[in-house]
Amino acid sequence: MTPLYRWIMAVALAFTGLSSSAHEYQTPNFTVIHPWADATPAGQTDANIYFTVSGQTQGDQLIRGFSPIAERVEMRSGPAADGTDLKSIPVSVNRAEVSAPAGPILVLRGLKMPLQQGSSYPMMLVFEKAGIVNVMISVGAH
Ligand SMILES: [Cu+2]
Repeated sequence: MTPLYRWIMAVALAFTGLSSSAHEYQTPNFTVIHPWADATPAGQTDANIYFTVSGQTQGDQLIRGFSPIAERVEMRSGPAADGTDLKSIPVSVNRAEVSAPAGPILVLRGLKMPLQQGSSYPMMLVFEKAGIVNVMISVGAH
């Protein structure tokens, strides 16, 4: 077990049990609501991440994502298999959904471990105006 993997598992376990209620992250311009994913079977290396926002005071855009549990985070126009790459995902004043099952969507590529039901995993979201928002991805609760 690598130190990184051990650290990730410690964080995941620390947040287990908190995932049943919606969790939120305040930014100056909006609130990020309940980032979540489905559990993944062993061997699956992609996972879609979903979240919404509320209280937008101005438009913004998601320009990058990072997570220690994946090789990279991609932005796609639709679900992993049939979307096309995006340079950013808009945060609109009038639309709560940012990354949604119908797209656009955030995709973890090169998962380093299966996402387990009831656990949470760290991810960093980078918005053009709101800056860096560290969130936990809640698995299975939505
Ligand atoms: Cu939540």
